[in-house]
Amino acid sequence: MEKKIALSIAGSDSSAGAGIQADLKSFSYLGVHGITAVACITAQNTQKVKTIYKVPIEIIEDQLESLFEDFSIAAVKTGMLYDETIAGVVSKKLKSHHIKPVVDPVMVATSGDALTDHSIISSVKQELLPQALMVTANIPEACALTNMEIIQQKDVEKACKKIYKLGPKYVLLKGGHLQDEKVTDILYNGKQFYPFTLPRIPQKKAHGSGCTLSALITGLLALGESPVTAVMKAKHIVWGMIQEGYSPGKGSDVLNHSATIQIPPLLQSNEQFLVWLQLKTAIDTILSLLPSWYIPEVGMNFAYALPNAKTRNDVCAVDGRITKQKERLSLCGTINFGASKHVASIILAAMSYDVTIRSAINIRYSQKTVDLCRQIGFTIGSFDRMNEPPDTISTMEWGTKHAITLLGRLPDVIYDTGSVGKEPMVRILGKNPDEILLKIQKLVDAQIP
Ligand code: PXL
Repeated sequence: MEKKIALSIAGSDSSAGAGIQADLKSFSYLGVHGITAVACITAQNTQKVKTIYKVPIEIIEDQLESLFEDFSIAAVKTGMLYDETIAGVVSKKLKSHHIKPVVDPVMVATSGDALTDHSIISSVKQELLPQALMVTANIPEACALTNMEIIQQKDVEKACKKIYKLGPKYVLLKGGHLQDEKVTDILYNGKQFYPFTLPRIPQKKAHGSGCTLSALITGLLALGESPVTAVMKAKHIVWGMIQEGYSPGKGSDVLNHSATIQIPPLLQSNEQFLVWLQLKTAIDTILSLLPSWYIPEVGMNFAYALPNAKTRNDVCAVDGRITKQKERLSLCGTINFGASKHVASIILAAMSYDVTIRSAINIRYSQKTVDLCRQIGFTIGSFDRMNEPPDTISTMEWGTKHAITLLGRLPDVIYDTGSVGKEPMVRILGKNPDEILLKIQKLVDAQIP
């Protein structure tokens, strides 16, 4: 097996949320082999940085020489280099090997602790950035590099141009520190601005997000992605990692670098993103809310359509199924547009009567469940597969429309009792995933004697 190789020249974070440790986890997430040259060692936990030790210059040089002698390195990033001496030596070594790194100009930790001696700024500007492929700066770092205040969007563009003049081929200016509801990062290549906007994840101070983003960009470049695509993909992955972050100590959250996190699908419109996010949040809830008894033999799917959805590709669902594993619910697969055939057909059929009914879920059939639904006051429709015309293309489309026609309106629940080789099924319909959750909650509550 061959793996691409990415090098991180950065600081060690003993809490393993940021620094070299985050870089290695990010490379690993992408299936890239990460190698490292440790430039400094921090003693820190999730609450504060206690001490910073500089690694002696000769040892940094030795690490780099050892690596350059042996590996064919596809991409390099620099992180915390601490002072001008280290930044200067690293710049020289990279230059002598004609390497254009991704530079994360680390200056301050998420905790607010300084991670540099101030001398580093001029060294980064004069030695590292002139040979960088990309610099990934947050607002305070961009202010330090440009000596300007960055308060509004027009300042961001001005700062990008100023930093670009220092020499990097690409400037990524991260907007997280501006107090907007959405976070926009801007990538600038000297000609064009590429904005990348994602919703802000509320109340999360995610330690290591800067390191992880620049490491993912580096890893994706190692895999052969263009800088623009690498930034776009890295942004989505980091967003998922922050969203599913956790708190390993008493202080800040860290990112979840696990391979099983759900990341938003690429190239989506804002509307697609919101549909994906609402569905993902509801699926997280249903995994803990629903007793495993409700999972059908064939598994469960939960879907949510874009407004005015026309085809399956406009419907977001689980690419795979929600299944039962040892009496616990488990999400097998990713959440994506175009992922469902059955539940998407039900929604599209329902939307042809009422465009506001955009979400559905299938649960296990039992007469008791149907009775409970009736007791709760849900409207109930049903179809019998025996009545399905032989030339039917989609049973779900036909069944849904048939049930609606028989009832004379759109019900909360549509069931069928199956046939040979076809599992009976109950489907719950609603305007959105939250409405479906409310209906499921009523059903679960009604079950308790
Ligand atoms: O997130 C910036 C950063 C980079 N490198 C190291 C760190 C931190 C933040 O704490 O500790 C080693």
